[in-house]
This record gives sequence, C-alpha cells and structure tokens, in this order.
Amino acid sequence: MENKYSKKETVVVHKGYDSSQHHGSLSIPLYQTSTFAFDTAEQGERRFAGEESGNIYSRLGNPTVRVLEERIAELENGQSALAFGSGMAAVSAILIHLTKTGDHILCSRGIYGCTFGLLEMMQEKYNITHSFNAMSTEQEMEASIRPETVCIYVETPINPTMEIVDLELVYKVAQKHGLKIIVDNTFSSPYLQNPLDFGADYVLHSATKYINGHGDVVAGLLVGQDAEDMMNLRMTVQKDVGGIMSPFDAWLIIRGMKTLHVRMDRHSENAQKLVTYLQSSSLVKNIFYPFDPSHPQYEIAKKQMKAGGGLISFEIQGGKEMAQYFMNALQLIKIAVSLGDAETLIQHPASMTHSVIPESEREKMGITNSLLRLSSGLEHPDDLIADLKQAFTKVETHFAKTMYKNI
Ligand code: LCS
Repeated sequence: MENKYSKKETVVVHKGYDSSQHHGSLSIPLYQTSTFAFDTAEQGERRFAGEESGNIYSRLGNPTVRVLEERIAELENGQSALAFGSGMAAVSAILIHLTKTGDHILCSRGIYGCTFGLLEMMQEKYNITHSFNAMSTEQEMEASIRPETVCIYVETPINPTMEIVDLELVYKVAQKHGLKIIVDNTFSSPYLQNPLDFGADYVLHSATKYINGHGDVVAGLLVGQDAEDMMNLRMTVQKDVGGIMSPFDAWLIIRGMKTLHVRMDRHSENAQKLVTYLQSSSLVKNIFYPFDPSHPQYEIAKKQMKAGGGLISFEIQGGKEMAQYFMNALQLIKIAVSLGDAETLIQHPASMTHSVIPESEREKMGITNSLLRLSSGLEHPDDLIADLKQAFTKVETHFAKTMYKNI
C-alpha cells in the first residue's frame, strides 16, 4: 500500500514505490537488465499483443525507470511520463510525434542552441518549418500562425536570456487555433512551475539539470496530459527511435530528485543574493532574473513561478573580451555549460551553448557578446560573492592598465 500524501515534497520521496514489495529495501532496486524472462511462450505472446501487462524488454519499459516516470508525472500534475536518454531525445521525440512534412511550429523567441539546431535540421530535411515569436501579445502571436501550424513550443524562462513567456496567453491563442502546447520547463524544475496547470499539453525537462541536480547524468523527461496519447508515443517514437534512459541513470535521478525542493529553495535564495551583489557592481550593465522587480516580465513570472530559480544572466561592460577575462579570473565558480548542479557554474552563451545560432539570430534573441549566464549552486553565498568580487577587481585592474597603455 502506498502512503497517502498530497505535497510535492512527499511525492519526490515516496511516489511509485512500495518497499514492502521489495524485501523492505528503502532504496529503490536497480533493475539493471536489458530483457525480462517470460514464464511461458504464451505469456510472451500475450505481452507482445498487449493482452497482459508486464515487462518485455527495457527499451519498452523498465521497473526502475517506471518509478521515475511516475514521480515526474505526479510532480508535473500530468497523467503519464516517459524517460529519455537526454533532454534533446525528449525534445526530438515530442516534435517527431506531433509533426509531419509541411507542418509549422511556432516557437518562443529564444530556445536552447541544440533545440534550434534540431528545428533547423527538421526544416531542411523534412520541410517542417518554424518561426520565432516574442509572444508578448495575442496579436503578435496571431501574426505568426499559419494554416499549417500544429504546435507551439515554448521555453520559460528562456535559456539563456531569462525572458518569460506568459503561459496563460499562449493557452488562449492555442485554444483558438487548436494547437498543442509544449513547454520546456528545465529552468524552473517541476517544483517551481507546472505548465500543465496553465493548459500546456506536454512539459519536458532536461533532467540533466535541476531534477538530477548532481551533475552526473544526462537525461530527459516528458510528461503529458493524456495517458493514451503518451502510451502511443511510448510504443511508436520512443520504442522505434529508441532514445531511452538507462536504469542506472534513472536510479541516480531518483536519488538526486529526493532533495529537489530543498535544493530549489536554496538555489533561489542564493541567486537572489547574487543578484543583489551584481546590482552593486559598476562593471555589470543589465541583470536578468525573473523574481527581480527590474525584470520586464516580473509580474508574469510571479504569476506562474513559485520562486525565481538559480539562473541569472547579466551583461558585463566591455563585451566578449571583458567577459572572457572575468570568467578566467574566477577561482571558485567553474567555467562550464550545464546548470542546476551543486557547483556554481558560469558560461558565455554566444561562444558556447548558443554558438550554433547565427549572430544575427542571436542578437534578436538578446544573446549579446557581453551576456554571461550564471547557475547559482549550493555553496555559501558569501564565498560566491567573494569570488565574484575578486574577479571584478582583477578585471578593473587589467582594463585600467590596458587603457593606460593605449593613451
Ligand atoms: N532544454 C533546455 C532548456 C536546456 O537548457 C537543455 C540543455 C536541453 C533542453 C537539452 O538537454 P540535454 O540533452 O543536454 O539533457 N542545456 C544545456 C545548457 O544550457 N548548457 O549545457 C546543456
């Protein structure tokens, strides 16, 4: 018997697992197996025919992976979930599921670099087109909708600009035109935002990030509103394209996810403190953090998110050269892509995560050469601020010398 509970904090610890069925093992067993033995040939036939439930082969489902799928479905208030070998495998699976040649996808103005790459590939190879839209008003969205538009693909907050998309507005427009909505919820995690509650049809995550939280797995999760549709996805795109999650990765994520709520609260607190510090630096031009009142979509962020999360982006004076000098001057904060780990990470999107996007497109998305993205970790904020401070001092000294030399 599963315990009764209603809160996310309890779901991440208990959902989908009954230790009494597993010799009392508190830790969820790792079913590290590719296949499952049938009792008889007839049983195998019945399972393949869908007449009897049960395990067949780990590409079609695995008991360890299933616990994670049940937990994420409940956390996102969805009906059913699928686990993938990477966030990009989840993104590609849902886009393959929803589109065919000639269709059009309407996208938020900014998206992760590899999602951009995938959309470009789909356009070139399969004539599945896409367009970007700021999605700030109904009229603006309507202007990009075509007869062949089938879905709206949104990141919010957007990687790396931290722009917010109004999920209520997206739902209003999607309803009118019968479009499916997909929301990439990686930056918020299911603890801070639940797009299905705002009418989205699918929500996906790079579980590599906050959900796992420990920087040791690459994985993706997709949650849907309709269990039958998700079963269809499992038995077609997921089974036949095959980008599944390994049982061991699911096991690590289950372990990491138990502290999701504790970590997200601390990531958000640390980020707020770093934002306050960055606001005091004369070398910082613009700071983008959803829960800072200076954020252009602060009110929308407050409406759909529980806290601002751990990510901050900011523009540094002096462009790419200064940005790189600053990153190299940091001692505690690591220069690395990815996000949502215990370690605070910094990266330069224009030359790293979003470098595949042509510069003209990047500019339209707000990804300038001065922009840095900081993923606040779980260290003590005083140590992080001290590191930022010493790096800014080095930048000031270096650039003062350079200016002197040029006179
Ligand atoms: N969606 C978002 C919003 C992401 O940030 C990423 C990865 C993905 C999907 C893809 O997930 P993956 O396949 O890597 O699990 N974002 C990265 C980033 O900003 N830095 O490194 C990876």
